[in-house]
Formats: sequence, C-alpha cells, structure tokens
Amino acid sequence: MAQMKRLLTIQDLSCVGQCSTTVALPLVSACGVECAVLPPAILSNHTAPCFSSWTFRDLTEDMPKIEAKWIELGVKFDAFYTGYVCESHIDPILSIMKTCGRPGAMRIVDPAMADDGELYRGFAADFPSKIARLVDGADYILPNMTEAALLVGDEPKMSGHTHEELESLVSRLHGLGARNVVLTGVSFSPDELGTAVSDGRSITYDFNRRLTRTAHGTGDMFASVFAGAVLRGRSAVDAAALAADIVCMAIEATSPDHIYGVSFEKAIPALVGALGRDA
Ligand code: PXL
Repeated sequence: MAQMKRLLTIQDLSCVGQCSTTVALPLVSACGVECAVLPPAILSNHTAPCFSSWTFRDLTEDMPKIEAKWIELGVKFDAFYTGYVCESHIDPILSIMKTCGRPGAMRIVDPAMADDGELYRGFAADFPSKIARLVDGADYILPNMTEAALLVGDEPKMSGHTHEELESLVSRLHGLGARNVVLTGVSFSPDELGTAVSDGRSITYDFNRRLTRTAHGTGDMFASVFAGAVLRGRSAVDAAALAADIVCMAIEATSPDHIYGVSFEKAIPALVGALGRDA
C-alpha cells in the first residue's frame, strides 16, 4: 500500500467561520493526504465584515518550541501549505520549512490577506511586502486578483484586464520568486470566472460560469483542494480545475441566509469521488 503524503498547514484557527484551518483540515484529509496543523493564532471568528469584532490569541512564541519538539522527534513533512498568517509568523514559518521538510518538500503559499480590492481588516498597508518573503521560493502561490496586484505593488483592478495585463501580472509574480503561479478570480468577460495557471513558460486558463452569488472562505477551499490534489499527483492545471469545480459546487449548495462562510461540507463527497479511487 502506498504511503500517504504528509502535509503541514500553517494558518490561523478561526473557531467559527468556515475558513483557514477548519477548512484545510477536512478538505486535505478528504483528498487522501495526511494533514497536520500549526495554527499561529486562534481567533474567535474570522475578521470579515459579517462579524463586528473578534478575539485574537497570538501563538508566535509557541512556534519555535513546536519546531524544536518536531526536530527532536524527527517529524518531517512532504509539503507545507500556508494561508492567513501575520508578520510575526513569517520567520518561524521559514525556519520550520527549512528544518522539518523531507528532501524536496513542496511549498504551497496562499498569500491570504485581501479580497475585492481591499486588505483584510487588521493588516497594515505594507503587509504585502512582508508576505512576499513566503512567495520567494514557493513551488506554488495561489493569490486572488487583489492579492496578486498588492504583491507586485499595483493598485488592485477587479475587472477589465486584457490578456497582456494578465500575462504581465503573472510574470511579475514569478519575478518575486514563485516557481508556479495559480491566479484565481481571473475574468475576461462578465459571465465567466476562472483561474490562470503558469509554470513560467506557458499559461493555462480554465473558466466556469460566473455564479450569481459569492461566499466567504472560497479562497481557502480552493487552496486546500488544490494542495490535496497536487499531493495526490495531479498536475497544477488539473488540480486548479478540480478545486474550482468543488468551490462552485459548495457555493451552489450554501443556503442564501448562511452569511459567514461556505458549506464546503456538502462538496466533500464529490471531492472524495474525484480523488478517492486510487487512495
Ligand atoms: O478566508 C481568509 C481568512 C482567514 N482567516 C481569517 C480571516 C480571513 C478573511 O477574512 O479573517 C482570520
């Protein structure tokens, strides 16, 4: 029986809100990949405007202690997948990726910090230049259009991109040190929304019909399914297409009065069906 791949996800634990760790753990597991977690902060709930406030317990100081214990125990990972983190977490993450990776361990970085043209509440304007340190050396980065623009120092532009503008954005993201770029929220026409996957030589686009509603937490869903599928041996292009389909399925299955998250749970059977056969 083939050994399962072991991934470590490093992103906050928002106790309520269907995002970050509470999405990554079930979805990566559903892909047939062992998922270890390191939450660098615990929040009562996520920070999107549907919640007026939140608690925040920072665990930066625990990170080197956890790392030292893993070194002592010989715990190693095949892959690292980072999401929403704060500036103080970046050095500890870079260190863990150096000391706790198996040879050639994969780095998947979702620079989760912004959407719809705006940084999330709580991030300083210079945060994009800080998280760029995780982008440098990443095997895959998964920014949405807002995050991509902020990473390269542009004003976010939410629609009306030409192919040339998109290609220039992708090539500047590679210039930050990312081997592969998976851009989400790509659109050249009002009724389509999709992804652009680039290995630095060519770009592959994939579009779905634009849904009439959006939901919070879909970026985390996308990144989690992408990470799981890539670790199961899917190409980046196939993993991005699967992740987009699973996200669309979950949005369509989310009740309109469920305002703070996406019912990703309802798409788990389809995800297991897509990847489960050769687990
Ligand atoms: O889904 C991204 C995310 C993750 N974690 C926290 C957030 C957000 C988006 O708002 O607030 C705490």
